[in-house]
Amino acid sequence: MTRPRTVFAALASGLVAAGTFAALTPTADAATTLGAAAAAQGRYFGTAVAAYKLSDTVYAGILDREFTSVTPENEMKWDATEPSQGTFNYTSADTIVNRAIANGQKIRGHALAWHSQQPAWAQNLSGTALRNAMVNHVTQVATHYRGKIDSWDVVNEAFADGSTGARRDSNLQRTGNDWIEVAFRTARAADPAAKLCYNDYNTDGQNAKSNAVYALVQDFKARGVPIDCVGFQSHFNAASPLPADYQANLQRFANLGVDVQITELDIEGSGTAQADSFAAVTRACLAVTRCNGITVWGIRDTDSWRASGTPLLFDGNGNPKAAYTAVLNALGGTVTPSSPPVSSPPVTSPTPSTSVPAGACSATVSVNAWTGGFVATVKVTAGTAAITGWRVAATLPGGSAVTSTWNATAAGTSGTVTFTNASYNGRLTAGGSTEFGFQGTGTAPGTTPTCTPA
Ligand code: 9MR
Repeated sequence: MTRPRTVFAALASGLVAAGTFAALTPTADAATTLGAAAAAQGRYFGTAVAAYKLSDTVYAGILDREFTSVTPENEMKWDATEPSQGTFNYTSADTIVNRAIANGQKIRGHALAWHSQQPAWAQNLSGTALRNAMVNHVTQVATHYRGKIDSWDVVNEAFADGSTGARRDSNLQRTGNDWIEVAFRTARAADPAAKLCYNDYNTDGQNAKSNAVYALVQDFKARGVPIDCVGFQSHFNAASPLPADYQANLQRFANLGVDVQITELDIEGSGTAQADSFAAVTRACLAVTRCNGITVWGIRDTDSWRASGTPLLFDGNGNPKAAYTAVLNALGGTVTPSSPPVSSPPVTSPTPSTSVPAGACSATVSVNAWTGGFVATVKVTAGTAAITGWRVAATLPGGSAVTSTWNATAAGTSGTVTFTNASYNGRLTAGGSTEFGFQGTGTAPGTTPTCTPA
């Protein structure tokens, strides 16, 4: 996803006379977000998203700033989408999907057929009744989202752990060994454009389980059963660390003629060790031509299903961790724009001439800074269409904080702060603009802010 951005000026430590403004220039520097850096490498960078968190402005601000793909964490699962047989509920999943489309983010569908998170009625079925219910479920859900999904996890976690290489026992498996290929053929018929993936965990290195998945893909390819990709969940911790042959394992699957995707990445730990593992995963994906992208399984540590392991890229306050910087750098991006956006004495740059697409908005910033504090004035401009509201997300350097805001409402005071329009300045005509401002202690944001129509 590309979105016009303007660089937030971070002023040098020198004293600047009040009333003067440093301006901000759009640069062609290295990307400063995960999504932009991954895009420069021809890949997406995604996250699992929970619908109920989208009203959290810190969460939504990071989501829209950093990520170019989303995976509904639970909202597309069988229990969520077909709570009683034949009655489908897409409310929560649609919220995520429609929002992602509006923001130009790809969508990974997760998951059509899985032994877990089945509604009670399905858990109680077996044999032909269950098989038919599965086929209907795959058809209905894939048809509902036809044309909107980049990649579907058609079948999730169908192999057993351990050394047997056997299928996992489940009610679906007991309907017959062909249940997986039936699910894939059904999904292809319902949404021919989506990539169809098999997704699993503990398959990240070469082992009995990944060998079994490998054999399945080989067999599907040989017999013409539709399969386009394999998802490697990549949930790592001390007991199950990043395998040394991770890249080689991705590559051997790619060599079968399928894409590979890192679908649920999280790595328990902290500091340099955690950052190094995240960077290694990122490098592995970049080294495999058919690795389409990386999805982390949540945004902040506190959003994780394994929150106590602090396994993600942002801390509970939404501040980027060392692991974030490591991933961004591995993608070829930098946290701070490489050409200094600082000028002293300040100069005013021309308004960026980049055209802003319909439905979009952009933000330009002037900063007045002094030792220990700053005032930022933000001009919000609508694109070629009118908008009815806006949000601007800005990330402050560590130790800096927003102390007051005018003509907008701030969510949070440090880390990523999201500013939402006031009741009177949300509506902008096409090309129209408004200003808001905030004062803070420390130094002004040094990273790129984003404007999102709301
Ligand atoms: O993160 C998901 C968590 O909120 C759910 O409670 C859990 C229930 O099964 O599923 C988690 O997501 C799983 C994903 O769907 C499949 N791979 C393993 C993930 C972590 O358990």
